Amino acid sequence: MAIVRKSDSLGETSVTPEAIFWKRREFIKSFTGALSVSALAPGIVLSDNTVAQKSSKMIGEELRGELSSEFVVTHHNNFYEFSTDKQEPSRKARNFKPDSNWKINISGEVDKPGDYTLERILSRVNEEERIYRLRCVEAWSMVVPWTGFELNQLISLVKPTSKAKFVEFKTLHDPEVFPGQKRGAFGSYTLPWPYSEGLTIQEANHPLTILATGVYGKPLPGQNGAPLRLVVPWKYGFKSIKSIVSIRFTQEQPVSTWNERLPNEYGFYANVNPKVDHPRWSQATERRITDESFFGVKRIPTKPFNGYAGEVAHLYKGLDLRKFF
Ligand SMILES: Nc1nc2c(c(=O)[nH]1)N[C@H]1C(S)=C(S)[C@@H](COP(=O)(O)O)O[C@H]1N2
Ligand SMILES: [Mo]
Repeated sequence: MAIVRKSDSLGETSVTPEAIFWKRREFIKSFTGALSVSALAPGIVLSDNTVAQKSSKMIGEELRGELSSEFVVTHHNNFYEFSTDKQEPSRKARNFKPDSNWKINISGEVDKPGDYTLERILSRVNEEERIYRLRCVEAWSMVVPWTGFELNQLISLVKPTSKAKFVEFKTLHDPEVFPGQKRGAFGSYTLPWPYSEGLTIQEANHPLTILATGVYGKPLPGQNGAPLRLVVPWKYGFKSIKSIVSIRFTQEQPVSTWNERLPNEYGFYANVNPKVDHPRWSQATERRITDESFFGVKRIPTKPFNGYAGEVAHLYKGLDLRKFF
């Protein structure tokens, strides 16, 4: 379980076993009164603030009854670096097991650029569980219990300058790790590697935007984007870029892979929108995948902003969502 605790020695971190993580969650859930940090399981670092804030209600708790099974979340994936098939990434990612020495390069319009190990980042942020809907642009969806932290926590650590208007993310580019990046892997169809994505700085700072390190209380499996992937629940799944090695703060709107490849089909914003159809299919409904039967599933109406309109619609006030799809 990728919940990091600080030990007494400077900068040293270790990972809390899964059982302690769940105990902590139970504990936080049942917490009502005042509490000192020392009352938590040994080594768990949460500020009093965090405890108070998270004790009220876990974000996404109301979706618990709709959770997709752990098996489908980890065996029905889109990860073209491994394969364009949905089931193959789970097999091909078996040997992809990055550890906490994974480096993320932070660059661009930022006061504290550099190579940050994941370990270093995790020692400075608060991880929590969040249950989110995940809506793929292909019109299937799941409900996923992520472990992660708000991207805004990392942003405030690295201190973007006032010129930072966008954030660009890139996936690891290494054909030895990702067979899909080998020349000719897709025949004549190619994607411009590395996979890239971008958000406005407002979207990146929104409290629903997280960097996920785990799913179902376990470290992210390779196929889900180990060891660190973006999750932006109100946008189509392709925005939620996996296995991130670079985060760059920019003045200009960054290139995003699917927008670059097929600009008429995939926009930069990619907000889930039942009223704006994909040129080749309707976005009004979605196939909700809950268990191994994969396609023997319910078709349900798609919600504006994937059900998060109350939290995020204000970000797009005055924007023509048909034009900026
Ligand atoms: N690097 C990278 N990130 C990616 C993709 C990909 O092919 N490569 N696929 C995207 C798409 S289309 C979706 S729907 C989600 C799927 O995430 P999941 O496999 O964890 O459900 O990952 C997104 N992130
Ligand atoms: Mo997707």
